[in-house]
Amino acid sequence: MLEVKAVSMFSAGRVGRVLGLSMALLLLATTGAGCSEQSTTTENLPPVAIDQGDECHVCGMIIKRFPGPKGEVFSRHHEEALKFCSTTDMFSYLLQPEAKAAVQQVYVHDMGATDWQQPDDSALIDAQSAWYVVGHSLQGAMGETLASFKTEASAQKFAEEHGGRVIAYTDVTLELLANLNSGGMKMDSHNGDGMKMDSASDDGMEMDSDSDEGMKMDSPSDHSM
Ligand code: ZN
Ligand code: CU1
Repeated sequence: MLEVKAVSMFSAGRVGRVLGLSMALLLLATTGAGCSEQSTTTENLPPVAIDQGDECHVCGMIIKRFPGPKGEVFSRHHEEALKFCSTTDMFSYLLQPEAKAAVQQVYVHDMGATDWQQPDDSALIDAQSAWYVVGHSLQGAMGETLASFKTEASAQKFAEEHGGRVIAYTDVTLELLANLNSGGMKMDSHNGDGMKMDSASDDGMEMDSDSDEGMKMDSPSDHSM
């Protein structure tokens, strides 16, 4: 009985027309908004500065207090840019399927153009066309991290100095991130492929040089089982 009543109300000419009109307006409004959002032209979303108090969207750390390249993501799900303490945390967010689908623009620091300890936001570059060095010896905010570069050549140069290999944006996977984190902890590496800490210290990979505040890995001496 009730259902029949409702149906007849909706089909009643006048109500129907009013409803139709507001539906049309609604559609217009949503498609209008959709248009500007879907234009994935990256130029209209320039990078924004990371402020002193800004916290990482993933881990909540105060971004500016830590060394290494940071990340920034513009997403259809958020009005303001999301900021990340490290490329590692940025990718762990980006590689979630829902996040991935909503991405508009991504930025990382070009470490070929700025300082590792205190990256300057004028060096933020498009992350999707950037190059990344994985498995190097420098520490980011969360430990091991991906070093980001605008050019493949500067990434190669960094890899020659600090170890690791050069990969592209689309090569970064969750498995790769997982290996990064555990790789850094396992100094005794029975799997031998990753870190080679023992040889690293021989050929002077600046473990002891000027950058000691960046290298706060729990001192290599206490790793011996
Ligand atoms: Zn973080
Ligand atoms: Cu963190």
